[in-house]
Amino acid sequence: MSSDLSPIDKAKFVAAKRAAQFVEDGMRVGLGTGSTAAWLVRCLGEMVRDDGLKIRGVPTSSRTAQLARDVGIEVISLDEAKWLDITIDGADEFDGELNLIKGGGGALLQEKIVATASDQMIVIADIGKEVEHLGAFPLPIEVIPFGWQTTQALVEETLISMDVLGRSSTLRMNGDRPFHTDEGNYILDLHLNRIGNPRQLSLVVNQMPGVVENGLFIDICDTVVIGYGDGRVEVR
Ligand code: ABF
Repeated sequence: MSSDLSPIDKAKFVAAKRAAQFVEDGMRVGLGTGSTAAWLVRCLGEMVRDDGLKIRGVPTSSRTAQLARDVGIEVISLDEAKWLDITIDGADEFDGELNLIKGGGGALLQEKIVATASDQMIVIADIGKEVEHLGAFPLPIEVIPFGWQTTQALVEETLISMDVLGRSSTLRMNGDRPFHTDEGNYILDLHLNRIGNPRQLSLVVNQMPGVVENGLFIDICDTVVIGYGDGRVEVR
């Protein structure tokens, strides 16, 4: 599966393959979204097919659900699982405290619900996702479609009044048309460059009427499995 991969894909693959070793027979597994998580789903599919691994998968997006079924993983809903033994998912950034920015794939709401309803959450990422301070990646904020432009203005005003949005910060929709999530909500991107206090920012943003959730994952990730382009893997 991994012979002729580019360095970035090899990094993602080796991280996913190492993380798959945390999955045991009988587990209810949260399956993440994105290209790194897709490698995990493929690895687990191979273990189901070749080693008889028995797991039930709870996907965090319709894309992941389809891939999981395609590789032979039994897919159930989060409510059928009730609780998860482990969730393995990608990330856009992770810092030294294993706080994350996620949601670049537009699946942050299901990802955060599933990751929170798990005994353990493992992030798989190439080394390029490691940052000293979160924020270089735009923070996705999920809002309901009703009055989204007003919501955006309210969030902006609130963050400016808190002196969070400096001159170099902007809050804008993805491109020129709203990005629809699986739930039919929209994603706003908050370009801050550097987030000084992720915990405070996450709490403030989520208080705003119209905001459903944001892509800051604080105190949720237990372990990060880091892949390198030369095939090395590091578990922290
Ligand atoms: C999903 O995958 C998102 O939360 C995150 O933004 C994205 C990372 O994608 P990739 O693994 O393709 O870099 O988990």
